[in-house]
Amino acid sequence: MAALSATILIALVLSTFTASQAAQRHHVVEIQGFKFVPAKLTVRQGDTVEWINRDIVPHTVTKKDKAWDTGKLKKGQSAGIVFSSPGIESYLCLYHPKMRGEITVLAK
Ligand SMILES: [Cu+2]
Repeated sequence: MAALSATILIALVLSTFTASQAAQRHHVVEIQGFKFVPAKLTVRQGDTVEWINRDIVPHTVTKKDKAWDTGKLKKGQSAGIVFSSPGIESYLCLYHPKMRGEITVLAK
C-alpha cells in the first residue's frame, strides 16, 4: 500500500512538472541603442514575445514579409506578439532596416 501511494505521488509530481513545462511563457526583448536585445531568441509555440522601446526615437517590430507588425512604438511603449506556429520569424524595424532580429519558434 505504501509503495502504491509513492507511485501515485511520483506520477502526480511528474504531471505537474510537465504541465508547467508546457505553459505558455512571456519573453521580453528590449529595444535599446538601435538594437533588439536579445537579437536572437528561441521560444516555444504559443509563447508571447513583448518588445519594449527604451530609445528616445520610435521603432517598429515588423516581420520581414510584414505578416505581423507592432506598429510605431514610441519611447516606453511596448507590444506583444503570440507565436502560434513553429518556424523562424525574421523581423526588422521599418524606420531603421538595419535593425534586425530573429525569433525561433519551437514546436510544442
Ligand atoms: Cu528603429
